[in-house]
Amino acid sequence: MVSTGKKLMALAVLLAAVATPMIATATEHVVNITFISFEPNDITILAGDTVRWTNNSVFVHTSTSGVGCAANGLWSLVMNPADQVTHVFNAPGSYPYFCIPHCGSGMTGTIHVDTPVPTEQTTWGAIKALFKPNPDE
Ligand SMILES: [Cu+2]
Repeated sequence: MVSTGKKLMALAVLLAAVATPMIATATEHVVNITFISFEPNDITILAGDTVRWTNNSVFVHTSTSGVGCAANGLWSLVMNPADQVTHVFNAPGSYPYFCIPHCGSGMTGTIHVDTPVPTEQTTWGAIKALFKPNPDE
């Protein structure tokens, strides 16, 4: 049996969570590099997520932010064969990138970063569940 005091404490904790909307857990997204391409080369993630590039080819590649094969300085990561590199995207927006040695061959990609949706509905569902009739009481 759950006491009323414990229910009120749980409610207070959940209300605190509503006051500061909880953000969904960060996710890691994998972009594979095969031959001279990023696969997939266009992905959409949420702010706070990580992208992990994995070099499955026999060439050295880079993941370098920028457009038109011109680096813009946000990130540039070098991968030898079998290397993996990661970058965390905290700000929403669109981030074009390319591979320095193979940009002229079309080795480019884009990361779209969306704003996470607060989980108020989930939290509200948890609050309501506290007050459902409990057959154990
Ligand atoms: Cu490359």
